[in-house]
Amino acid sequence: MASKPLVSIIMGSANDWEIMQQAARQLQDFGVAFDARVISAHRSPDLLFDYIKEVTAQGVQCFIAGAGGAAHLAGVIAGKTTLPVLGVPIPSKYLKGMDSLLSIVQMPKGIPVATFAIGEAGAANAALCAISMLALHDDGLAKRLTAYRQQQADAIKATTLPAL
Ligand code: RP5
Repeated sequence: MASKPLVSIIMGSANDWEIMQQAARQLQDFGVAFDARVISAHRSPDLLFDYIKEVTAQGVQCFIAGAGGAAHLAGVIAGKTTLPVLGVPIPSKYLKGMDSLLSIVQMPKGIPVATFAIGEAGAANAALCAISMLALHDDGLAKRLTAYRQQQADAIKATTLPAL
């Protein structure tokens, strides 16, 4: 993406992209510049620390971290930055993402990670939350977010149930 990223999306494995692309698409739809990378907290910790430093210097405003299993990625990022960290639990093979959810949500007091739903909804909502934060200082983005919410309200209002 040409303009400097405001949001950094990090995932522990390329296998997480199927889920995490929902976050990327949501940001793209709102015209928010982002960077998306595969960086593992345990397979490439040095790269992770260097990358956090690099994108923070470029002006990134928050991190979205998706990981599965012993999903410590979001917590490790939160330990290296005071920027908001939004964690997305990736569905895992054996425990269906419950392991990822508990790993991300159970941060000890002092180093917060905002944790979202397991899977696609969590990835999209993490992006929408990032958009809400950016919209605090961006009127155009705030208007687009309000319009997006209105579309959902209109869709509900127009919904009819099939006859019995
Ligand atoms: C985590 O381990 C990744 O976030 C991924 O969800 C999980 C499994 O990784 P792969 O073995 O599929 O690369 O680090």
